[in-house]
Amino acid sequence: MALFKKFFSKKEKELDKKKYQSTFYQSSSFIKKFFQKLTSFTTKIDDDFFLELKNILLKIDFSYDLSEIIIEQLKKEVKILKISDPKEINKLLIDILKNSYLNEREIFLSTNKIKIFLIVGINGVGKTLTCAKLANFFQKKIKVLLVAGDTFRKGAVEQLAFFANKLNIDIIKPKKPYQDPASLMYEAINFAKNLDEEVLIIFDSGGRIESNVNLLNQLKKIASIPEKLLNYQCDEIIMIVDSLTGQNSFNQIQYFQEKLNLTGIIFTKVDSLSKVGIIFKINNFFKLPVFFFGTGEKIDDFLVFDLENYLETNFNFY
Ligand SMILES: Nc1nc2c(ncn2[C@@H]2O[C@H](COP(=O)(O)OP(=O)(O)O)[C@@H](O)[C@H]2O)c(=O)[nH]1
Ligand SMILES: [Mg+2]
Repeated sequence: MALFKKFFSKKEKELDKKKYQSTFYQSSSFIKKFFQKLTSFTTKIDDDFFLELKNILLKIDFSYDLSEIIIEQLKKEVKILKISDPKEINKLLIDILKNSYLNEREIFLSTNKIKIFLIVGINGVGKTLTCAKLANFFQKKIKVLLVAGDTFRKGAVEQLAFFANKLNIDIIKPKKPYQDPASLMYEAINFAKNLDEEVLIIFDSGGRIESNVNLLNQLKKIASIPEKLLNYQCDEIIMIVDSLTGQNSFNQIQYFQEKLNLTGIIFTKVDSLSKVGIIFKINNFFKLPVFFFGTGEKIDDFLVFDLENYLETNFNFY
C-alpha cells in the first residue's frame, strides 16, 4: 500500500479561506439571508423553526432525506443541550454537517514512480480545462505529463495542447483522428517509464454519451492499461461534475459509476453556483470525496476542497 502524502498545509488552508469567501459570496449570502430572516421572526425554537430551517436546506438543494436527517439530529441535540441561542444552533448545524460528509480525504498521490489520474465526465462539464488546472497545480510538486485522450474531438486535443504549451508540460497526442485512446495510455506509461524522475500522468478523456454507447467500454479499457503495464490501477479516477447541472448530474455519475471505479469528484463552475447543497447531496449519495472546485475559466481558478472552509463560508450565518 502506497503512502499518503499530505499536500495542503494549515497555512495553505488559511490562505484559501479568503478565496472561499469570494467564490461562494453569492451562495453564502443567499442562505444567510434566509436564516437571518427566520431568526428575526422567530423567538421560539419550536417545530415551526425546525421546519423552516429544513425548508432552507431544501432551497439550497439538499435532498429531502438528508435535510430530514440533519434537522432531526439538530432537534435532538438542541433539546439535550437546552440551547435557544440561534448562534449556538448555527454552530451545532455546522458540526452536524461536518459529520454527515462522507469519506473525507485529499486527492491521493501514491509513492509509485508513475502516478495516474484518469479524468472522466460528459461533454462540456470542464474536463479538459480541469486537466490543465490539475497540471498547473501539481507541476509545482512533481513532473506532469498530460494526455489528450479525447481523440474524437479535434478541438479537445488542441485545447489541451494549448495549455501544455503555455505551462511548458509534455503532452501525448493522438497521431490521427479517432485513434483508440487506450493506445495513448500505453504511450504515456512507456514515456513515463523512460524518465528517471517521478511523474504524474493526467489523462483527459472524451465524453459523448449520446453518440457513443461504447464510451464506458472505452474508458474501462483505458483504465485497465495501468494494471497491465504497471500492475496497479490509476491512482484516481475523477468524475468531473458541472455543479450547475443539478439533478441530472446524479444520472451522469450513476452512469459512470456502474462501469468505472470512480474515486472522487471535482465540481466545476462553482463560481456561478447559488445552491451549494448539491455538493453535500452528491457526496452523501455516492459516498465520493470532493477533491477540488473549479471556480472560473482561468487556469488558477481552482480551489482545494476543504470541508471546514466550505462549511464556514456557506453555513456560518454570523
Ligand atoms: N465559469 C467556469 N467555466 C468553466 C469552469 N470549468 C470549465 N469551464 C468552461 O466550460 C466549458 C467547457 O469546458 P471543457 O474543459 O472544454 O469541457 P469538457 O468538454 O468536459 O472537456 C469551457 O468554456 C470552459 O472554459 C469553471 O470552473 N468555471
Ligand atoms: Mg474536453
